[in-house]
Amino acid sequence: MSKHYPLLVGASLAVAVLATAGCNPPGARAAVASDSSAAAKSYVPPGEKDEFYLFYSGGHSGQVYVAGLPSMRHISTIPVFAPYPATGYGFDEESKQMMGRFTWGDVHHPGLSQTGGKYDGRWLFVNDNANNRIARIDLRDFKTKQILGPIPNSSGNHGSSFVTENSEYVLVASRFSVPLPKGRYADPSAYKSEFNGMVSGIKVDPANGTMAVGWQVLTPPFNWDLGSTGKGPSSGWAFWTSYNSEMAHDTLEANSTQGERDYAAIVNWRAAEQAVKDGKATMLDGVAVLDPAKVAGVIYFLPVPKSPHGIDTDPSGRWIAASGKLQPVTSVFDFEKIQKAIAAKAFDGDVRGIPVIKYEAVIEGEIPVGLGPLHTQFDGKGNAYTSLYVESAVAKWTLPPWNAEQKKNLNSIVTDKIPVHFNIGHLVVGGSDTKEPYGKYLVAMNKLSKGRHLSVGPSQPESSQLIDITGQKMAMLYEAYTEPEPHFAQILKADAIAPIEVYPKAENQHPKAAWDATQTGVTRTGNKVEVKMVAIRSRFLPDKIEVKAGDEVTIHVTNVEQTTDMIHGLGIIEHDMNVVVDPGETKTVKFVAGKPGVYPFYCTNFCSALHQEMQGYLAVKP
Ligand code: K7E
Ligand code: CUA
Repeated sequence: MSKHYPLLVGASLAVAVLATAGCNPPGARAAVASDSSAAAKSYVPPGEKDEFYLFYSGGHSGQVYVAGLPSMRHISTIPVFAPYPATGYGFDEESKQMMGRFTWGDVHHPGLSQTGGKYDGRWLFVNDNANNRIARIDLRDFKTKQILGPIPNSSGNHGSSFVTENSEYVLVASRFSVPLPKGRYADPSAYKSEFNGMVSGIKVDPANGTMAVGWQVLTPPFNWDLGSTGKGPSSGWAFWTSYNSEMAHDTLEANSTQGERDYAAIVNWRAAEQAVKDGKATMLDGVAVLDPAKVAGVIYFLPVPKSPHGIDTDPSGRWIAASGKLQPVTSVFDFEKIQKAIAAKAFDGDVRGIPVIKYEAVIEGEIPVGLGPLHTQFDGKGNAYTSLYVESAVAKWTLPPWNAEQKKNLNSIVTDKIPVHFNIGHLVVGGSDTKEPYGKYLVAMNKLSKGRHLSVGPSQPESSQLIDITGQKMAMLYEAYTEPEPHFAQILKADAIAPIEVYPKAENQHPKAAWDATQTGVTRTGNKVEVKMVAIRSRFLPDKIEVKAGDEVTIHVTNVEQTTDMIHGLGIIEHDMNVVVDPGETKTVKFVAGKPGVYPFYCTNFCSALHQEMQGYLAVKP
């Protein structure tokens, strides 16, 4: 969601938007458990550790942030799509190559790898909405290991990153539609006939996590939005909402909000995989693409009210909750009914050969959650939590099956509501997308924080709020300010992983690694100078490098330490160069020696009492 209030909504909603401003004046403190009990519940004393990791997206900062729960303390930043001098990311050759020709990305939805429908603690996948990419972070060392993309035939990788039960795939869908293959020109006024969207299966190598584009399913030019993968009865399926089923190409604010319902996509990814194996795909820009008009059984549409944003599968895999941001209800669908409807062909016609499942045949109930519902999370105890953007609140409600009385009065299944500050987008409950959620905490990721913190001028941070969901009533525990802009997050039990603290020397495969003075050196071939360098407390070997102006200089620097937290950096004065090397790691930097002169280089990471002395000279001769 953008930060803007929807301007063109139904009259009642518009009134509500105005009214809610009064309900939550800046500084409102409703529903805080009590200051001292809330403080105790989120307090992690100095020296003690948190119970959970919180991995949250850094939006257009291009990074992923790591905090602890319940303290909400920021622990680390994992650079992914943008350079980050603090860890030297984007300066060395390896990370530069991975980032390709881009210097930023728009991180939206982190997804943890799973085995058997539970987090396995191996990888974290994140998408880049801006440059159609997806990245894999290894949780062994919290480093970005692969960036895949731009994904062919797909524009705006927003409906991403949804990991299947055994990490067979990360499933992604395009937010924007473009003429295909990419690079072809068509006027946007020919949107309906010339533009297409795409659902993609990104195949994950189970041995090492390496991603590759597996196959794609062509769709009409709807704007695919959030999704989720199935489990249990819905195993092998995936779901996305869309907006703009009107297929408008301009003034979407008005033109894409005409219809009472948009479509969710119900995708049988196992059937798609099989159809590709059976040779039913056509190659387009190097990818096997299925045209659902020709290949039946791969994708269905389901009407969802109105301009939906999120769709979430509950831990049992039977209930699918989708929210229309312009209608104050969350629709709950029964996947068993969806299967029956497909078998019985209970369709309301089709859109471009894609059958439209009858809404009435599969809807279990429309829950009156409140205004501007977006995303839903589950605690594994039969409760669902839906974020209400317009209302600035989280609604708690009871999943089906419902008794006759509850069915008659769906108001009664909304059991609690808590205000958040302000305009919540995503929310996360630990393990909500697995078969066994942790429950316990909910983190609300709010789009606006106006007036909640010391003023820092016009550029305001976002606020993320920690809510206790162990009781009948939700209780506000804590609020933290986070860099723009957390869209979604994942929570992982701290003991589910055991990250390494140094790179074992035996593992270092870098061909130019140097471990002692005898392995270091400077070699010249023509105008190319190659340096093998050791960094150790508290010196560089060699600490004098002589080159000529215009030489192409390559430095391979090995941090030979095998001690936790003994990190060295190599910053070169006036060369826009800083590389940071972890214990046991070798990194390569390349640059052209500048104007003649003597350029000091120094260690940028405070490593010892003699850190300041850890320096040398790059002497550039005329
Ligand atoms: Cu998942 Cu912000 Cu990309 Cu909703 S989006 S709020
Ligand atoms: Cu090495 Cu400071």
